[in-house]
Amino acid sequence: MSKFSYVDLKFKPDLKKHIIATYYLETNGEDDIKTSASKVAAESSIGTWTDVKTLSKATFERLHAIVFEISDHYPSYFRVSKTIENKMKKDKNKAVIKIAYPLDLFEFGNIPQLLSSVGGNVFSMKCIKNLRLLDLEFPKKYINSFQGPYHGISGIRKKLNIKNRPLIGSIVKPKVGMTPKQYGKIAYDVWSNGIDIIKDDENLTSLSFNKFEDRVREVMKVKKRVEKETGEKKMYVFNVTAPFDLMLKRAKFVKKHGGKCVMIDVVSVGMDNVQLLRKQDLKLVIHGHRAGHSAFTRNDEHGMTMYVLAKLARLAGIDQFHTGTVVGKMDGDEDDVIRIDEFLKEDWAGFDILEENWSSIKPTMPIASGGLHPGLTSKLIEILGNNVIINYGGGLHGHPDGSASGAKACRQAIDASLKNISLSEYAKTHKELQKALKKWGK
Ligand code: CAP
Ligand code: MG
Repeated sequence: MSKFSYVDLKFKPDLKKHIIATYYLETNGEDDIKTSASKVAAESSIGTWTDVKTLSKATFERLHAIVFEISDHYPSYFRVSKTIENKMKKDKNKAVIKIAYPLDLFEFGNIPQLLSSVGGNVFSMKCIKNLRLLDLEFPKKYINSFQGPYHGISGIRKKLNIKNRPLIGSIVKPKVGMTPKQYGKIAYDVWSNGIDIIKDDENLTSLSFNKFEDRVREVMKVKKRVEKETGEKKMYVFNVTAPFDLMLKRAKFVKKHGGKCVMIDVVSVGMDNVQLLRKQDLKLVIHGHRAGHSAFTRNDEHGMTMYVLAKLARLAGIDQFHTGTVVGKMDGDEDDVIRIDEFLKEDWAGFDILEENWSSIKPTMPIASGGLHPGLTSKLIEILGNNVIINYGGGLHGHPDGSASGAKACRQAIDASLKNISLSEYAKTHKELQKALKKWGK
């Protein structure tokens, strides 16, 4: 037992001076919750498993993390299933705790260091059975040390010249397997029929049958042609996920060929690489794909929330970020997705407020993707609103008459939803939508 306690339930944290972490904690049953919480605060700040002569009282006072709240319910802005909350209320080994970390514990502008502290060793400790990082709140000074998105929502909208409606995207399918020429052909069909953005899939980088540079050349040629023919602005999202030297080389290649956007699989490459690419000041829109996040976000009792990951992505400089659809194929509770999207879209610019203040960081545009088809469009917009990118992959290229008709059907579904006309009504006069609804329902 340490002579120092890291718990002080009378302590009042100060969001100007502390990073505040909220965790769900379940002890292994040997320690009581207070002792476990103290151990988590110690391990994630300055302590270790035993007292050490090298830790002076003065250093302890200045730098130790403080558990200032232990409660039997989640913060009101976190919806969890009643079963989990009831289980927690009945079980003395489970609690939601809040820890205040003095700002001096952190290097400004360094997400990996933050994660090594509040998201590091604590997950491995034998004294806990489960630990889930629910939220991180940052002082303004700390937030200001990050660049955030270069373009943000308004910048993306400006590039595409679209003011209020959802942006419509498509992921080329199959995920991989086609040649750059085939990508060019698909891009033409899809862009020409009402889609704004086309993107690579998360596992397409530079493969033997589809070299990155060849794809860029081919697609950019087509983009020029379509923009001329339609008078509309278009965007292609090139996946640059790779070791950083290659990522940078490819992003520069995109820029040189007139591209506006690159995609990074943020979990695969890590937020440090996102920060590094953002720092290059290439002025490209950075699209964040989150493949792999569920390895640590999906378990309700362990890991960390998508909400925390979204906060980190926005700090690091992601302009547009995958957050879920509620109605599609991927796991994602409605309240969770809404909370994440609301956070990403929130623009504090010009406001000096007392709570967490992100006024120096531009908003990030949420992306709804995964299992979407025209029939889900009205419901999706009803839940997530207009300030979102709606991505159709299989639900566009799987149209019975091919990608061009699929694109038309998706655009018709968006138009109907925005006009408040039911999809089945609109389908009576729009045959592409009619066929899509027949195949996938509504
Ligand atoms: C969607 C997608 C996206 C997922 C990612 C896929 O294709 O391309 O990667 O949406 O999920 O490969 O599944 P479909 P999330 O439209 O064909 O489903 O946005 O939830 O991170
Ligand atoms: Mg994909």
